[in-house]
Amino acid sequence: MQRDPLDRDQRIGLHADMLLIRAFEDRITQMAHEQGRLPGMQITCHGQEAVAAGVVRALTPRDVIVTNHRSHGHLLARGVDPGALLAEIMGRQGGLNHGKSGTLHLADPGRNVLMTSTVVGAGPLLAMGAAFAQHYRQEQGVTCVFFGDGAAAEGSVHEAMNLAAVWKLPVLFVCESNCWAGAQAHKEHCPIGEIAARAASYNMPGEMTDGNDVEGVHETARGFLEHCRSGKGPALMECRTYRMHGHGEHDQQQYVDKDELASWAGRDPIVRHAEVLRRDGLGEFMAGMLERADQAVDRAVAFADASPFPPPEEALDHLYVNPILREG
Ligand SMILES: Cc1ncc(C[n+]2csc(CCOP(=O)(O)OP(=O)(O)O)c2C)c(N)n1
Ligand SMILES: [Mg+2]
Repeated sequence: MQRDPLDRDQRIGLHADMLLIRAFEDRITQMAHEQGRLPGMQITCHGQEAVAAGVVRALTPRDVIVTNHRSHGHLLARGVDPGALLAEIMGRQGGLNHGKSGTLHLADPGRNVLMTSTVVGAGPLLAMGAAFAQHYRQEQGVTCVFFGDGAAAEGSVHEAMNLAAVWKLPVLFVCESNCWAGAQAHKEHCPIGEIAARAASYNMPGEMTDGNDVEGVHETARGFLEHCRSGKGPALMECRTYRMHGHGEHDQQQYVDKDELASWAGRDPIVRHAEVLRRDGLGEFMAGMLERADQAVDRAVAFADASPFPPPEEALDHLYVNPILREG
């Protein structure tokens, strides 16, 4: 189907999202190395910003997102306030989930970000519930589930794809194929190389895209979302990209070939897109964008730092839905 080309504002918007994600996570990296500044493990999507921006900007507000441990980019592209996100990562009361989720269980029901599952491969199966509800209620929404190339080797992902195809559920499976699963290289756990090729075995459309080309990712996502929305069932989109940092900020990547890393650094999605925008005469619209992203992160840090930890008497609040109150 012929789609309208992206207009200037959409293209600049994609760029702004990537800049905000990078600025936010650069700060996470910095803070993660300051003693006692951030609790727990910090997992960033450095190098993968085009996937988050390109896919999430193609969704409508009623579409549901199920994300995984590498979720900051998905949430920021969805419009989550960076201050609320950082405060949550820091376990503060002003956080997105009142300081109860931390970085690994983020959710924003108001924006249809259903949940973060950090059980590798669980997200696609959990997305079946959301997609079945959309289908059953005859809503127009699609469920978009992000998972890694390592997760694709889990049996649960096979079950989810099979069920989604059999029931023709509106699911966009987005595999962020970032060449690593922890310290294990893609080729060590994926005999077929292209995960998208597996779509054929579920009789659903699938495609491998350049995950560092934000406009290409966006276009592919738009096409697949039209497919899912039109009642034809699920689709699988594999975005080939690279995890530029270690699995988490604690991981110094000693196992990564330095030439490989340098070669992917030369395909940085933000640098590439800036060149494309300049080439197309949109350079003037990029003025000040970097500074604005940094300022947004400065404000986020100030907000999160000023937010207190939740008081002990609230320890059990916000953890479960109260079915009685809900019915009321
Ligand atoms: C069922 C399960 N097994 C192992 C882990 C530990 N673990 C967390 S992330 C990860 C690697 C996942 O790789 P991939 O799916 O490619 O996602 P990426 O980290 O590359 O984004 C592993 C093994 C886990 N959280 N859950
Ligand atoms: Mg991976």
